[in-house]
Amino acid sequence: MPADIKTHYRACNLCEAICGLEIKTQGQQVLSIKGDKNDPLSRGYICPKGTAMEDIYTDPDRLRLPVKKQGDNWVQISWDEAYKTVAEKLTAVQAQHGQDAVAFYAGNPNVHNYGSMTHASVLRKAVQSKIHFSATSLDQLPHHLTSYSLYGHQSLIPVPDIDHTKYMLIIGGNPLASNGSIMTSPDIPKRLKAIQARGGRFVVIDPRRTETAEIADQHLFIRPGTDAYLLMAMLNTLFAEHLTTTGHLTDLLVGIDEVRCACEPFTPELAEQRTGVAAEQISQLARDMASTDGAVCYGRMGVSVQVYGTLCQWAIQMINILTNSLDVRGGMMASSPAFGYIKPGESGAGHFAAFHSRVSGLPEFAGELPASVMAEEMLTEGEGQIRALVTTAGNPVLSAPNGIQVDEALDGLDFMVSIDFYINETTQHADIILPPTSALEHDHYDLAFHRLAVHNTARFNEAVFEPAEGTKHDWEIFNELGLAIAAHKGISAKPLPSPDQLIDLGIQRGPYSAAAGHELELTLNKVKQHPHGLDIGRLEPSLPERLCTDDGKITLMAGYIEQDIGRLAAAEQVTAADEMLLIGRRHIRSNNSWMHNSHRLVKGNPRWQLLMHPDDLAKHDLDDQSQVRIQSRVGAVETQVLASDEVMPGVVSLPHGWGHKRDGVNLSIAAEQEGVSCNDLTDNKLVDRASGNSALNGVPVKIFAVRA
Ligand SMILES: Nc1nc2c(c(=O)[nH]1)N[C@H]1C(S)=C(S)[C@@H](COP(=O)(O)OP(=O)(O)OC[C@H]3O[C@@H](n4cnc5c(=O)[nH]c(N)nc54)[C@H](O)[C@@H]3O)O[C@H]1N2
Ligand SMILES: Nc1nc2c(c(=O)[nH]1)N[C@H]1C(S)=C(S)[C@@H](COP(=O)(O)OP(=O)(O)OC[C@H]3O[C@@H](n4cnc5c(=O)[nH]c(N)nc54)[C@H](O)[C@@H]3O)O[C@H]1N2
Ligand code: SF4
Ligand SMILES: [Mo]
Repeated sequence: MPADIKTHYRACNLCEAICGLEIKTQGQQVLSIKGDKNDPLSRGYICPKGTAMEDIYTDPDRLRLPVKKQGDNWVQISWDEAYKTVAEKLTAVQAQHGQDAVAFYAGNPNVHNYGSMTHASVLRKAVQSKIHFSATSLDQLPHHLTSYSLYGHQSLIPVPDIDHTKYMLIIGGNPLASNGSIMTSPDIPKRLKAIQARGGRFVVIDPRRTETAEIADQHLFIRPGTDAYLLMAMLNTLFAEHLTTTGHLTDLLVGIDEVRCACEPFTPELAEQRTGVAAEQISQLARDMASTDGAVCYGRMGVSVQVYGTLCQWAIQMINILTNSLDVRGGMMASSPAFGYIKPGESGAGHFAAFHSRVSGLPEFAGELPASVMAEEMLTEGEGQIRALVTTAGNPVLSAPNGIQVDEALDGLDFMVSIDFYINETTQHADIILPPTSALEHDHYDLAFHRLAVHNTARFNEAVFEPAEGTKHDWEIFNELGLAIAAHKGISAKPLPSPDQLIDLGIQRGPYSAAAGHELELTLNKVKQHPHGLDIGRLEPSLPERLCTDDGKITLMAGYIEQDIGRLAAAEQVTAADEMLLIGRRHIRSNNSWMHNSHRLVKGNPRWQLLMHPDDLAKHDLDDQSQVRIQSRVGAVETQVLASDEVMPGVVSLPHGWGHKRDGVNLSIAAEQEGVSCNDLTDNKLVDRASGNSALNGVPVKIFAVRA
């Protein structure tokens, strides 16, 4: 091997699987990216996006230095000028319209970037607005709210013990495409097959016969948005057939009788009518959960991001609790990370409904309002109207419901600044863009996803490349912009030390530290000695010790759940005869809205089309591969339809994150791709009423032929 060829180890931070990568470089060039066989969590697994880390690094469209908008052009400016302008403009908006006239939108990659996690607070403190939005409320908010009310902390979220389970019920998740979510579980194909190899089974409930469903022992089609009936009917069966067992949690549980009463009306027969799943099969799912030692019920996007998202997540917890599947081997357990270990007294537990949004009155959670109300808060005039926006690593024009309205709202702002390295559908509305370094140019420790991992590890990796000259990391931008704004306002502010120092402090206070009396006496330096990742062991039961509730108990029922159960009981099947229900779709070579500028990922068969069952095509007098118009309450788009019996009749599937062919977007490869934005159809008024989370799945639409 020539002397200048170097081998680096780095965890991939594109998705929740946090796979270890082995990266060979020569000078500034990537020679190869492979899975790191010695990573104790990912064990050599890699997906096609991992190799595309190179494309982000080399992408000529990626911004390296700040730019400001001048007419229709972008001109490069210095960091100092950029910070100064942002400080002046945001302060001026606040002076004229009040503190809360400036809002924040934080996108998904923030949680994959430890410097953003640790340092965003410096900027937020300087801006002093209470109006925050994020991708959380397009995604996993129901999980946080459920953990907050049952276990006392929004981040004490139990995950499937997939490596030991004997029966896994997957509802509304497609880990073969997503690589697992709220379940950091790299190498998912092998982990699922291992369930079968040890004599276990896994079952998928999904309106589409997904990649995961294909390899499952059983797949049941379900009508989108109706899962709450199925889950409540499973609980009904558990009580009716006296199958509940609660093991070591028995003395902690408050209100089992209330749960029993609440699910009484939801018989398997009612659930069959609503869901399309046979009553007997629903009862059998409950029996299988109850009779298997080490069973787990797990639900993701399909059941979180729909109208009963919170009720579904609550019912899933109930099923696990009442079949003795919570906090047991093979069931659901909380991870025990080296950093960010949740135990009583830990900060950030959350709060709910401390205030409500101005226009629609939706509740805050943990200081954030639902993203679905962001545009209306900008467009609706009056006291408290949002006039300026800071986006960090987010693309709400493509990712939030009613994207056309978001687009219009951003266009009307007095000022917008984006911390992002692409000029895309959202950031094109900014006045100034502050680009951070790309992933391979900064060090990395995964803050969010070790906390949700199915096996406990810790991994720190140095940057692969020196950052390009004059560039800044996300955390440096947060520090410096925060300070510039504070200085302009004349308030005091302190920069935070680099993220690795903060992580070290956290690890030294964590469960594997000398302070905790642990034999590992873990520090960041010790973690660094294991560039492939340090194995700290399998998941272990940890309740009641880690329960964060005030009374140390698990109170099963909550007011907002009771209300939602009432809503479910009263709901009628409302879809009109000519309506179909729209669901999303993820693909292993795509990542939300922002990885379509990589040729290696977008090449091959296009994957942005609408899928529709052949029977529905015939009913609509449509041909396979013809052009169709999809119409929802909020908008219409035209795209190509593909015949597919993967989707059940009555359902159509369109992936989100496409629709880059528009003026102002500076993504040369992405902008060549066909496809429309699914969120030009999703409805900002369709929300999970309990939490305010968006309902991006199960959106009523009508389909029409487009005649040439
Ligand atoms: N219809 C429908 N809509 C959905 C979903 C769905 O299933 N269906 N899924 C929802 C879900 S789960 C999510 S998480 C959201 C995602 O929603 P968003 O987070 O709003 O959107 P992303 O597409 O992830 O856009 C990420 C942005 O971050 C930038 N970026 C990437 N890395 C970095 C970095 O290191 N630093 C900075 N500063 N910027 C970076 C990219 O350039 C891009 O602009 O979409 C939601 N929208
Ligand atoms: N390749 C790739 N990986 C990703 C991402 C990506 O964009 N691409 N995004 C990442 C992000 S941000 C997230 S949050 C995770 C998401 O991870 P997952 O939740 O595993 O991913 P999805 O593919 O959205 O799975 C949702 C499933 O729910 C089904 N579904 C839709 N509506 C319903 C319903 O009403 N009921 C039921 N039971 N099922 C329904 C859909 O058909 C789909 O199969 O993936 C992450 N990983
Ligand atoms: S599954 Fe792919 S995108 Fe996700 S962490 Fe692993 S290599 Fe990266
Ligand atoms: Mo997500």
